[in-house]
Amino acid sequence: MARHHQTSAKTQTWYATNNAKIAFGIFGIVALIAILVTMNGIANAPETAQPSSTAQTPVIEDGVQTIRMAVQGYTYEPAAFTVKAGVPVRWIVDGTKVSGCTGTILFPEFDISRRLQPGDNIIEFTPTTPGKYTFHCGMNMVRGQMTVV
Ligand SMILES: [Cu+2]
Repeated sequence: MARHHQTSAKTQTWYATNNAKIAFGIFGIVALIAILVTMNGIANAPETAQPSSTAQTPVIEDGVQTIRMAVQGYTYEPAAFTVKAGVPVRWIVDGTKVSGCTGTILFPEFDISRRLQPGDNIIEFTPTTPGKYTFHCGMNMVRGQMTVV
């Protein structure tokens, strides 16, 4: 009986020790995961993205001001431009990623209605009157702004 009791005590000690080891092991794994998740979060933190609403101002070259825009599904990137009055605008629109009604772009004040093709679509017009003008998709739900100065 005494022998059995001794064995039992030893067994209990063994369990206690190993439970402690397991507990520390689990704590270590949890801590490691927490560190990895935190590091991943830091690595994947979004860069200070330039807001697409920031107006893009073109460089005037050979008497033409060229602006570039891409249709990304249901957004225009960028969605705002500032152009100079009296200078022809060459508006290059990448229509590769159009989605549904963004496949058509309308710019009523300049009498523009264009069905966009994949790749670059060149739209040309000359703004004459300073102001803010809105271009939009075929259903007038996705919009962008052209500021003429
Ligand atoms: Cu639309």
